[in-house]
Amino acid sequence: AWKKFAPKPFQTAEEFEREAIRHIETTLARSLYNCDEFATYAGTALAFRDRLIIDWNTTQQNHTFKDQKRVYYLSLEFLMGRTLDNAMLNVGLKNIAKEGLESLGFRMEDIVAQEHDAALGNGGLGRLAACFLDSLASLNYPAWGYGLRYRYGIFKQEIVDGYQVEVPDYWLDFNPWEFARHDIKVDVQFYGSVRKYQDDDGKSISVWEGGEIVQALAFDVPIPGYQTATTNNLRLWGSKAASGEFDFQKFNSGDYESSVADQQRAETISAVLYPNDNLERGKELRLKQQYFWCAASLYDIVRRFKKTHRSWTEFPNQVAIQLNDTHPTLAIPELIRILIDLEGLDWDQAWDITSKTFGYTNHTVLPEALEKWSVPLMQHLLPRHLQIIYDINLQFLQYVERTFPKDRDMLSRVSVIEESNPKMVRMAYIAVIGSHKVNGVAELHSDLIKTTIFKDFVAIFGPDKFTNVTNGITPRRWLHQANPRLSELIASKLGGYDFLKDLTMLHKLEAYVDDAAFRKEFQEIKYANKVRLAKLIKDSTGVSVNPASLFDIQVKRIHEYKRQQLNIFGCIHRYLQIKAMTPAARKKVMPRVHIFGGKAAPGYWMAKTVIHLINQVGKVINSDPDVGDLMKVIFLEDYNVSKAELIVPASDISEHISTAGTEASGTSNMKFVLNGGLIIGTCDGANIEITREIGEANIFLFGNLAEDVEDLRHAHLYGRYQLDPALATVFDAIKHGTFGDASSFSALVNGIVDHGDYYLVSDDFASYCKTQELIDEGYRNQEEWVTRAITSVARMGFFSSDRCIDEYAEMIWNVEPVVPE
Ligand code: 26V
Repeated sequence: AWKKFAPKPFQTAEEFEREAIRHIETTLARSLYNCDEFATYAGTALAFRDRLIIDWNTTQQNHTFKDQKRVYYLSLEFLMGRTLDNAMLNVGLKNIAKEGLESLGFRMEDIVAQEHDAALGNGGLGRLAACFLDSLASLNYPAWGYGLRYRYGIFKQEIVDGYQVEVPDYWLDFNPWEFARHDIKVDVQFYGSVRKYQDDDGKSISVWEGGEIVQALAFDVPIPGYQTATTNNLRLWGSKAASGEFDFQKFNSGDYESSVADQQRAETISAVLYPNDNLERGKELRLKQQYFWCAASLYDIVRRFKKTHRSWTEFPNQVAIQLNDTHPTLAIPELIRILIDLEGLDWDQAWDITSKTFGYTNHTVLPEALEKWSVPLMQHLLPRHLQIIYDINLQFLQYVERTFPKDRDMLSRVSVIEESNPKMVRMAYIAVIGSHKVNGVAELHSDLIKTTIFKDFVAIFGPDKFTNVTNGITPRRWLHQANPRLSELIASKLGGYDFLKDLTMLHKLEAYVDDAAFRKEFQEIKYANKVRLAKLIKDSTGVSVNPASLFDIQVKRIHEYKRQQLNIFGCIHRYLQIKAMTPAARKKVMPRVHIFGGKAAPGYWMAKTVIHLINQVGKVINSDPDVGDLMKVIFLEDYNVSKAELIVPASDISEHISTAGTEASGTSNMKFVLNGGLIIGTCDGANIEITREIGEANIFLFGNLAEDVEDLRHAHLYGRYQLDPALATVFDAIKHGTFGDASSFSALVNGIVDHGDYYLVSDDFASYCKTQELIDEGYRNQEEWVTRAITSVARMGFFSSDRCIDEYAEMIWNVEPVVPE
């Protein structure tokens, strides 16, 4: 038992039923006579919500009273998935609810599945933010998340004739987990101009005037910790026209339509999540989203600080703000604007406070993802911020000039303003200059940013400003919720569920690696999880797959650097080999199900071509009688968090095969291994640290190293390039129309054959195929395979997001937990 602030509103299954029914009949005004699964979900959610609210209020009061330093995690994305199961786990009354639901005639899985995913994110970056919130609350850190309340999350993906079709994700029909704070509104200004004047003391004052005002409304989401009363807050901002309703002047003059149009224009700011990940497109609305959210969040943070503090020098001792990528970089000039223009501090004080407050996490080195905004756009939308950015740049460049007087090139390289046409503001540079710590998300990545994109800044600021915090995942969702049987098996050996709070305890499982009963149960669980996935595959694609086959899974955003094309070319290669075999040889093939899932950005044509190819290949192979169960190729549509919870526990092998040096970390690699799957991967991102933890014998690594990528690319461009012969054969099959109209795939093939093979698909192909054969061999020896899988699970403790958050707290934020008394 652990400390809870709230008295339990229900203790028994009967009391739970009473509470759920009360909500169904009163809050929802529904009759019990037509109480369907959805109403039952709603009643259950509301019953548990009551429980959370008390702990939430008490936590916030307690944090205000203790007045310790708080962390603010600014992220444009929080990929939360479903909440009910997590709420039940954290409140700790799930079994009672299960019993109650059964007596009402429902199964828990069906009720939990009624909930719509909260999909306010694209992929790894957004899901990391969600795991961090879970760990911050579970470790009792006083922390808030700040984000946008998108009306439409990441689009739903449908596959029609093998092509991706995007459908809007309107998710707010019924969302019991948010609370509109009608009393918390912030006016956010856009456009207008800056007037400068001298006050009586001759001090220069800037006033930002005119333009338009949009109102930010707060929506709060409780974030409960595991086995603790701490319930933190996630505040999401929604946009509304400043008048709150419509322009009465226009209305009274009969211009009703345009008064409503103003309203709608304001609401557009928080309407939709941008679905590009790792691709920056410089759209004005995206910049408006960023400023709207930064301005509202900073106003809120400053207001909270001012309630209890008078001296601004205290600000960095009370407030740590973490920038999740460069998306919230405008918070830096915004804080300076507040301190100088509104609070009357001078530049040096304002700069000192600001740079001590912020930390910046970089999540990518891909050049096309680095944010740049055109100076004319910034001048138009945020005239005062552009001035401040120029001031930051001036001070910074003067410092650089003093420190490196002989290096003229340095100044143009590190300038915040790129001297292009039009001029561009480099957001990552502002984030680096305005923060006291910059971190990458895995060791290799943190090293790479120091030698590539931020090399000059290491020379300027010294190496200590740059650090590494390797990503992690929450074991509550990614082990206990996704794989309850495995969690139970582990608990039975470790004497309870404490490992969910200290994942390093998993190492004790190594003592059971030779325990026959444990091994058998471990294998049975994997098989049952594969049966569960096979059912999802059957229901969503109509294809039957044999759960006894090796399940090979690659689920993540579709992107050239992640190389789903390498995987599907590998599938074609395997298919051609099977076709060429005698019936006797085919008997020796290890049956495999190749499972793909993931969304392509709507405008990313090459990624969409890859999805099309996977579906076309699946269509041919899955109905080829020569192949039968030896091979299936599946594309699962609409990959999201709740599907990941089903898919991840069912892998034998998962693929993490990015071109070395391109995937900053990856986090699904951690999820798969923690659930007893092995991985095939390149020496990239966190794969390297996973290897170090679990041992080289337990992972299938292949491919070129990051340090060789540049030379290989260079060689391609100068013609020293030989297409891999096996890959050439794959391309011939595609060109002959084996998988439908060859012209559909010509750009994909030509990118490799004629246009430099930027992602080194051909260079890594032989090594990839060879490693796949090793996997077939390895899987044949089930005893050895299980040993590897169990050993790996036992050694995954390092990858808990709890470890990761403790590192941030100590190395970057300097915050302490507030333990409920
Ligand atoms: C960039 C952009 C550019 C503008 C349009 C919208 C948008 C949305 C997201 C991003 C972020 C790209 C960076 C990113 O997602 N990085 C991923 O971060 C994961 C968590 O650290 C890490 O595991 C992945 O390797 C990394 O790709």
